[in-house]
Amino acid sequence: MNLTRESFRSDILNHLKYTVGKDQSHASTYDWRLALSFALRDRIVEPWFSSTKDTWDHDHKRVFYLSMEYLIGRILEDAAINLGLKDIAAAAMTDLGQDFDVLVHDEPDAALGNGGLGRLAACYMESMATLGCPGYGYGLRYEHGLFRQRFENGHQVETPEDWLTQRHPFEFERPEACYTIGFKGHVTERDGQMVWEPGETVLATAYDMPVVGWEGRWANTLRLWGAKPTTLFDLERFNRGDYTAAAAPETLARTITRVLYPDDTTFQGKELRLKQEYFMTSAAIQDILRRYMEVHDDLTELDKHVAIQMNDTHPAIAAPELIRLLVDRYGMAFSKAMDVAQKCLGYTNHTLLPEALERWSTWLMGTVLPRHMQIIEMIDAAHAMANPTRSAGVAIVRNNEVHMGELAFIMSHKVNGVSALHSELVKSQLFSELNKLHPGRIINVTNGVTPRRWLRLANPDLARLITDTIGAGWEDNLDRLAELEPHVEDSAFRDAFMAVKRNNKVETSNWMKKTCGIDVDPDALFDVQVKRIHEYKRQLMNVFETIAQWHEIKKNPEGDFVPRVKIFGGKSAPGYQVAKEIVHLINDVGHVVNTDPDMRDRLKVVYPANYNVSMAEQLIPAADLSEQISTAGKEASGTGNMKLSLNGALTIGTLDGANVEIREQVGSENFFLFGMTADEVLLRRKNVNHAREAIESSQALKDVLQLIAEGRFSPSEPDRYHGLVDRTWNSDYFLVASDFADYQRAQIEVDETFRDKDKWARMAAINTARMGFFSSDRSIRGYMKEIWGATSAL
Ligand code: F58
Repeated sequence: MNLTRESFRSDILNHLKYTVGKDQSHASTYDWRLALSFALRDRIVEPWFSSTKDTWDHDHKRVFYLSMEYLIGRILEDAAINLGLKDIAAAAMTDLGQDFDVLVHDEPDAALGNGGLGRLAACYMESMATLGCPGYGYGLRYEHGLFRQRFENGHQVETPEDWLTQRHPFEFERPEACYTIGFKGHVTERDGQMVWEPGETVLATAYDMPVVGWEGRWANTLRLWGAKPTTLFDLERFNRGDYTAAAAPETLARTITRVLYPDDTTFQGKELRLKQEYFMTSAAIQDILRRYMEVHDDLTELDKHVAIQMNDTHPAIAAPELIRLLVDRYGMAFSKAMDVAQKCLGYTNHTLLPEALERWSTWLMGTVLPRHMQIIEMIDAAHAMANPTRSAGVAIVRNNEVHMGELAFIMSHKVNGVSALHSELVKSQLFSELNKLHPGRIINVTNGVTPRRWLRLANPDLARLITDTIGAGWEDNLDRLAELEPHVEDSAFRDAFMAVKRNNKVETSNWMKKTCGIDVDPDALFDVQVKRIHEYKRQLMNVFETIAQWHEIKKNPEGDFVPRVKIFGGKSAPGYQVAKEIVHLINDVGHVVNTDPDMRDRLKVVYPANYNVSMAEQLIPAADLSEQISTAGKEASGTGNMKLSLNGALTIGTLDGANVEIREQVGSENFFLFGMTADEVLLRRKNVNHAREAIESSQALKDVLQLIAEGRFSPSEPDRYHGLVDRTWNSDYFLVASDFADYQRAQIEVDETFRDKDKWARMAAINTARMGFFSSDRSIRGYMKEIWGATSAL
């Protein structure tokens, strides 16, 4: 890319003047950031156009990734790095009297997702672009992404997030790409054809974001749909002064893309959520068919050119929608349409939690999408007919509900889990009968993370050390990290590795002081648990251990303890009371611990509010210890576990999700394992007294529960946690008590290892060196080969 600091500087100035409309003397940080973003965007347009042209010219098979969530984070720096322009951009800004880092941090996170599932979609988009996999992401352009979290007296308080109140410099509005989406109404038969006359319609219009891969070799499109009213506002009513009624179509449209649903605890059928899912999916399928028909005419060949991936069941209505369009619009026979759809579709499952699996009442589905309800029943009947041995338990429609998991499974040619263990459990537990009927359909593609964002961008010093040690080019060939391994024997390398870690810890200590007002010792062990707050992720067990440690220090104030900073980050779903109580407890314990003079620097609790992608980029490079402590069998994969280990944190974890494979890769001697296996968990629950027995046999845990029950962390309201303590004694479904003693044992091992600085340094460096497998490039290659039948255009 022939670009100099001088020419880039003049690009920025041009944008400041002509696109932002500001002169230099009046420009704010925001104005400068926009000007810089536009100048960078210009550089993406070239690879973007050439990629699009290449795809058309060669008629490459295209992959369409359908997801209700994309947890993108900030875009500016990521784009600059992938274009190889970060240094030039920073220098140009310096010339202009601006600090590049300040501009980078001025950008709000695009938080169009809840957690791992949404972040995975963002990593996968980036890897598809890096690998030159011709692809499109489809999603929704939520006006408000995930809520912003604040703490008030330790309680989580949610406020709307408003990333779109500012200009979004990386999107292109495409008013010409526009589709009508129908809801409700009725279906009639005309000349043997079924005709759906919707009762409500909304327009989907496209907003495109280019996604540029490593070194700008390829760029794909993330197309987010916004909603517009189909009828302009009612002028007649407006003139009569009936302003509210006049604006009704607009209100209806706006509600559809207003908010991201933040509920990942239990499935709750909500009409608006179903409408959102259908809105996104129908717009995507119509767009896919429009593209196809521009150059092809035989829709029976669709699967040769098109692969559609459903990110969980949220877009599973894609199957009946595609069939509907093939049959009702293009006149294909139903059975052929079903066959074509199934060859195009793939389904990724991200959860085994039965309460999180989507089900819609047949009444709601029949009301909102009457034609789709008919088609779903036809799919179900066709599947039953083709599989006469199938039991009623795997019907899509049963107990007056439409089961989206079964629909997605039956209508996909491949179903994948997200880690080796999870995929086995999908086979043996979730879809055991369907797996027997369709052997080979369930496969595994272990998740991955993009090393461009999660190492190069988030941890620039470590990235530099790696490049200095093994040479350039590991960013898109992460297996090369293995070349670090011989250097781990070299004490100079280990020192350099740990110096990077220490710098990151110093920097993060300063950040914590600024954001939370807490002083921490950068030489303490930074113990990090960052993820959504959920019972199965067992932040509660971590808090219990924190209390036990506090208690130990209280009992022996002169003892020799390894100093620790317990760092938590994460949001609870707004309606998930039990998780909110855990948030409150973390804050309450933090308050007591951090103000206790006996602790000195030996224990601190830091819980910065509003964990998001940018905060992850701050915390992960500074972590010594990664907490991956879910009840075995519950965490489908985890991806934070990968980011932390890649950045040289050691894992304390259970044999759950991708932890199993991380441990295989880094070696059992470089991983702090504890806890029951998934099989042992099932057995343990059969003992109705599991919690009570575990508590009775651990004095430490008994003390912890006693301290909480006495109100030691909630003196103004001593009975605040009686419910929590009671549930731990008497139900404890996620087996916090049963795993506690072994967790404590592993934590002691962590402390002992941390005392031996050299041993720790070796283990940390080996973690980084052996994490190459977890690049999302490897995952995407797996999808391309095993599911999509797609090849790289590069
Ligand atoms: C996550 N799921 C899994 N769901 O929990 C995690 O183990 C896995 O690594 C990750 O997917 C990627 O495969 C997840 O994040 C959600 O946030 C949903 C949002 C919408 C409602 C249902 C859950």
